[in-house]
Amino acid sequence: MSYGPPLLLASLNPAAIAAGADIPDAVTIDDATLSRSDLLGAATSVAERIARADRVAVLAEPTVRTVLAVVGCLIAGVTVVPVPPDSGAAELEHILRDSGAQAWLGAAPDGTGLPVVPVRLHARSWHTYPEPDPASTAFILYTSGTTGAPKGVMLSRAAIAAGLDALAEAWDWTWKDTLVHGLPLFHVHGLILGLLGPLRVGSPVIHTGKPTPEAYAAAGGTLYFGVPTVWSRVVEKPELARELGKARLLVSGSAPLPVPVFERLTELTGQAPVERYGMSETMITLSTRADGERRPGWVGTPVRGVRTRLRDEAGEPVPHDGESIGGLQVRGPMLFDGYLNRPDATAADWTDDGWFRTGDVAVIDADGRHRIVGRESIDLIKSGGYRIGAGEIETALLGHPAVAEVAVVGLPDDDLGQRIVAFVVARDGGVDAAELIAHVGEQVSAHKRPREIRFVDALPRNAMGKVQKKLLS
Ligand code: MLC
Ligand code: AMP
Repeated sequence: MSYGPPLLLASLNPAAIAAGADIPDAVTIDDATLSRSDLLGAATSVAERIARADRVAVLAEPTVRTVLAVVGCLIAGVTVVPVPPDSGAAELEHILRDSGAQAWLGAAPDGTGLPVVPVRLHARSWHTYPEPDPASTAFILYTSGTTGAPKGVMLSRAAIAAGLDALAEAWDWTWKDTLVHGLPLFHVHGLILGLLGPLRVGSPVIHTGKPTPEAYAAAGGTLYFGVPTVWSRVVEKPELARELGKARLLVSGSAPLPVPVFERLTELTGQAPVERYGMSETMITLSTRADGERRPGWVGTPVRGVRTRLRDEAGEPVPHDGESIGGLQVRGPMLFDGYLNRPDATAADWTDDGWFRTGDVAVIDADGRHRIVGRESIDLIKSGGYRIGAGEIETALLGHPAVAEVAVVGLPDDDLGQRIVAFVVARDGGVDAAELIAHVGEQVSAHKRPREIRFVDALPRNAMGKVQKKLLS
């Protein structure tokens, strides 16, 4: 039976649902469970309210309203700008101005100057919309660069569809799975993979609010997503970790999974985790396959449609011999369409022959398996799976009157991978560390706050006066 054109959210096909393809538990979040028909009816009602907008901002709390707002926009073909719910003033102002969002859809921060369009949980509409142009921008996701304010990554519907289909194939992900995760709904991992993935594949999803070991063990899913910090917290609780042995696949990504965590998780659950590698700009390009070898420290092979290569600093090829290290470049149908309003930054990321420079340093072996060795820039920090630009935090700190000089780095951390540490030269009179941390939290998202402030008399500089961050530890 054919139900019309392929839809991005294939499981929310109105004709199929009317013909009986409903399930009672399509999405569980925020202590509520929505059937496919509830979700379709309520989200279509959202679509009717915003269909004439181009772009709307969604405060991406893990709630039913957020799910309905996102799905409603995808039905109507309106671009979604997900906003971290704990964004500080400077970040919020930047995202709204840069994205040109015309309204808030659903929840909104206090005192906002934009109109607010409410999301009604109990409204229903059965209007049908034509599938929007696959080339249109579905999301503008804000992500950090090494310097300056976050950049808006434009992801098209076609890229998302290709990225999700490639993962479904690599992981044998079908409607028979139940996905469990508790990741934020404003990044590729939690939002695109963790919410749109299930709605495309047709598998129920349970969002646990926070990704705690307790909630993961209690959820009883078949497929679990987590950042390495989540898995390292899971293995700290062996009884709960063992519960996850009943699942089909435990997937780790967004940051390097430490080998000891990989090994302990394997020991406790009886199955090795599947590692995959991606970026906001590229979605997921590399992954271990469900039926493939799972090797600690390695992130697998290119998913369908992806090609990779290594280049040295001069742009010359680096051999794929399992040892030589080079800058990782990728191509594929799931890549973004550029940074909004930043043609300069977009151009800088692409080679003349059309490959995307990931900024990661990697090794590729003769069988096409990849190991991520690190990042090219010390100024991009990964903490708890969040990407944080040192420059953005330095700017926030320099805005405090007591800060004369500052250098922000990511130092190794057993729980978070890296933790944000700010080395500060204070002005006369000094300042309290807690006050500086709170000051950053007022400007940017809570997860970008330094965990630690270290006061120093001077920053190490080279003869040119440039701060030598490698000496800060
Ligand atoms: C945190 N806290 C602080 C602080 N930082 N307090 C003072 N100063 C600071 N600097 C507080 C928190 O607010 C919290 O308080 C408490 O300390 C515990 O914080 P935590 O240890 O950080 O735990 P938690 O908040 O639970 O965060 C850990 C985490 C989170 C793993 C849940 O980092 C997370 O959700 N990460 C996922 C990131 C992600 O999805 N990335 C994907 C990017 S897409 P309280 O009071 O609130 O308890 C991508 C592409 C790809 O990368 O490949 O996927
Ligand atoms: P983000 O833009 O938040 O998606 O962050 C992307 C970055 O996360 C990549 O450039 C990598 O540095 C890192 N990353 C994602 N997945 C992995 C992984 N499996 N192993 C190592 N690093 C990863």
